[in-house]
Amino acid sequence: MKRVITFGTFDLFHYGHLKILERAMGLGDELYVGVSSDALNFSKKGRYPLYTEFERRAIVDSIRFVTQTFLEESLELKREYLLKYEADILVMGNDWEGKFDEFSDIVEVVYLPRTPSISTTEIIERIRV
Ligand code: C2G
Repeated sequence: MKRVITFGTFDLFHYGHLKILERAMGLGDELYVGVSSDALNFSKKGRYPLYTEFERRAIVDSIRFVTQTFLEESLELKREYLLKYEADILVMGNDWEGKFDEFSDIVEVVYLPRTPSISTTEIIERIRV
């Protein structure tokens, strides 16, 4: 039984988000997803996501192959989350390539290629014009 874990904001949930969750699940038997909190986003990017943490989590929770979600409250707590949820594999998109290699002592760290030509930022810009 292999447990996969991944993290993300998943604001304006889109096809790229779906695909990374699907591919992450394909690497194991269970998928745990840390959804970043509104406060974490504010501290990281200086703005709040368009959807609240409650809404973003509810969407990810409703995906058939997601086993469980939890709130990611700080980037510094990654090791604690990996241990708490007994993860075997940490999956991130390759925009994070190399950033989580320090955890390879406790999990297998896998970076998957992002789905091209789609992002929350691009969607916001497309709607704006
Ligand atoms: N993603 C993807 N393809 C896209 C867009 C996003 O594969 N076209 C992936 C990202 O690489 C990431 C996941 O979808 O692995 C979630 O993306 P974001 O919501 O942008 O998450 P982010 O703000 O990077 O939060 O602890 C880390 C953070 O919580 C990650």
